[in-house]
Amino acid sequence: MDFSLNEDLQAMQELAREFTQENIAPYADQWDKDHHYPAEVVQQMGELGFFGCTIAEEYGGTDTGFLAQTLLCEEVARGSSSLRVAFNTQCLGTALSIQRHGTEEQKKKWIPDLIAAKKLGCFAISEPNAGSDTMSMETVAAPDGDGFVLNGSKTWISLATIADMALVYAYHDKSLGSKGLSAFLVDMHSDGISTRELEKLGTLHFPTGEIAFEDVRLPKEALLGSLGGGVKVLFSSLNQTRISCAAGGVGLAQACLDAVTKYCNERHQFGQPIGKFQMNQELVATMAAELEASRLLTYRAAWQKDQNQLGNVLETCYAKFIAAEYVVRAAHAAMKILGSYGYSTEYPVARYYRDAAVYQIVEGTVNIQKMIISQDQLGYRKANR
Ligand code: GRA
Repeated sequence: MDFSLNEDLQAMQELAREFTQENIAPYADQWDKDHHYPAEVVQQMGELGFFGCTIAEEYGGTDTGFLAQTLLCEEVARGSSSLRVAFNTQCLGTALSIQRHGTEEQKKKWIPDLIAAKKLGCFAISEPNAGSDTMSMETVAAPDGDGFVLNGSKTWISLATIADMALVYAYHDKSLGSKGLSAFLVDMHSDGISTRELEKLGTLHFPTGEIAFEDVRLPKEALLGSLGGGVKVLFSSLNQTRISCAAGGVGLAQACLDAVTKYCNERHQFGQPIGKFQMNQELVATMAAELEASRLLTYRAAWQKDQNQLGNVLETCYAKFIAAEYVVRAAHAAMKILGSYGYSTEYPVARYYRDAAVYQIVEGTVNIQKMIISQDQLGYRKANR
């Protein structure tokens, strides 16, 4: 067992840390207040290769791997949990799925622009009546001539309102059950597509929206993978994007711990720094230990993927579940320690508190992660590991 990061990984981590400290963290509260998506910063991240770690060099990536991607994601989330989502929209939920399941033509058409953030991506799974119960989705891509006609609606889609492309999951034939689900690469500028931005509690500088598809014509080249192969694309994609969630939880919990460490030493009450009080120490110790546990689970799941264990559903769920639970506790503890300075929107802890909540919801709720873990433990899970 080797828990150390090699020099290349350390250098990438350092680059992301410096970039975040300089270009993201100082502005994130204002972006939140203005609900401003900082396009130019996402563009810079693309230019620096932040989104291309899992992508082969021939498609513009750096091929540095999942652990590298996870480290970058964590560092960005430490400055802005909102911008963490870009790792999924530009790569893990889009470009990487195209690399794994697409034709050469699809790879060349989409991947380089997505990871360079020249084109914005999104992936469309959830629907008004299909959240945790993915397979109950109602969107249909009916075969028509030599293409498909797409009808339906998707919701809670990150970047929906400004994306250039979407990876859309839809039934081409619902009567076939899971074999009737397919994946499609959809040009978001096509006729028949409309979007609407949604209001939410946190992640305020990364827009989320609904998409309506009304008789959208798709060429046959839009099909990603085989007809009826949508389940494979979808669940392998979730097994990639859940890593970014776990890393986001780790980065955000680290930001909470950073804020608490500083404040405990600066703030004096009753004649001493408030870090000297045992009740605060208990909170700090729990935060630090829980952060380390989530980080190790997350790095392990990412490392496994770099060892070609791409189907590590269980270990990815452990990481996502624990990181989501612990980041919420970390944000709550930070709020308790900072008191009114935490509650004030003048300081980042209020943003951390708002942003933490989503980790228990996105990419499969905490209950879904627990369901997968318990099904595995009890021998009830259908899909092979
Ligand atoms: O055997 P079969 O042919 O019937 O196929 C089944 C199964 O073998 C079918 O899917 C197959 N399957 C898999 N195949 C390959 C299931 N898991 C895998 C896998 N890992 N690899 C249906 O399976 P099932 O077990 O019968 O499904 P189910 O009982 O209907 O539900 C399964 C489950 C609950 C795990 C699933 O529905 C699920 O994961 N739900 C959660 C959905 C989710 O995570 N949504 C996230 C939406 S995206 C999002 O949040 C974007 C946020 C952006 C951001 O911030 O990053």
